[in-house]
Amino acid sequence: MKITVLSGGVGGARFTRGLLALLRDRLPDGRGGTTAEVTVVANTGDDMWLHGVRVCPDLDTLMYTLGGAVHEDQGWGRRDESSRVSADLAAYDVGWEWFTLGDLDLATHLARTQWLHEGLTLSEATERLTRRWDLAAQGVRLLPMSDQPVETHVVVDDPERLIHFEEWWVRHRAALPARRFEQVGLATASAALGVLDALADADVVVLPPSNPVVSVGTVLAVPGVRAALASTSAAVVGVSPIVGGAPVRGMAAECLATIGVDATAEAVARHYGLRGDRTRPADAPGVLDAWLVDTVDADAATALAADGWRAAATGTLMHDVPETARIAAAALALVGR
Ligand code: FO1
Repeated sequence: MKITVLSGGVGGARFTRGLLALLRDRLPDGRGGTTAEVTVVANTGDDMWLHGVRVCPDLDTLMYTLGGAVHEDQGWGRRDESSRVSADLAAYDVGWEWFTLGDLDLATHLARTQWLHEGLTLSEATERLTRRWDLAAQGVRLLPMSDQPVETHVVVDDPERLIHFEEWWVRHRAALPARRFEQVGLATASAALGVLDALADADVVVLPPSNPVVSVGTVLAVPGVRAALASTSAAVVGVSPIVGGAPVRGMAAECLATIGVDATAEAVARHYGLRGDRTRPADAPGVLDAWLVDTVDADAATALAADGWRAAATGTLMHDVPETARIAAAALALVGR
């Protein structure tokens, strides 16, 4: 069975970890893994150059989470981390004092940067990094959405200026009203090798509960991705990142407000769009067949079902891996898998 997941950081990483637990149980390979093939296409819009190294927050959150090395409470970064280098950089007044690069995390960025300088693509550097974390043995292939650099920037006021998404997200906690998002480099970026095939050849494509604007939304905006989703023979199912009118974590509500979409489970589904919906503009075809919402949003499932969606409500809070495996099973069941 081939499953492709379009993911941002924490929410998508936790969902994918649960999905893999489900697949190991349902489709065991006899060696503790699964015969299923999972391709995770990661958002790279949060990426940045910092201290001369390339930082890829969502790729790293996925790699650490699936590799069992993530700082569980934070959801990003390494467990047992220290920040001696970051503290000493601050002594030189170098870097962003509100953004801490951990010492172990730095090893990832140094290895990636060395390989990029040697001429490897981001995809190739990512494949090398994931070898250490045994992702292939788990049946997982981690791909950046593009090998060309894309950076999400935010237009803010007083004075009007462009700041990197991470500054808006980490320094300002999205409290600065964002006029709009500028995804620098996106228009000329092409999907990384394997991404479009992973959408065309999948049995199921999942849009996990990552940020629908700056994470999944960015992946969908890579030229060719939306069209590939609209035409794939795979079943496409999404899990709402909004529960009861608010994101479970992060600041998706502020991001949705910036693009004029209500922070509700129903509005996000309609923003992604139903596949085959002829009322949608040709350049933004619907990408979903089905939408899974939390039990508190059961009315959203009813409203969507009345419009031809396959929709259902279940508990969607990813408390632990077994619970997340159950949520993943509910998502697959919604599309008959
Ligand atoms: N998030 C924070 O809130 N504070 C940090 O200092 C921080 C550092 C950091 C370093 C590397 C990295 O890959 C991620 C980091 N993050 C930090 C998380 C990051 O903002 C998020 O992972 C995503 O960019 C948003 O989903």
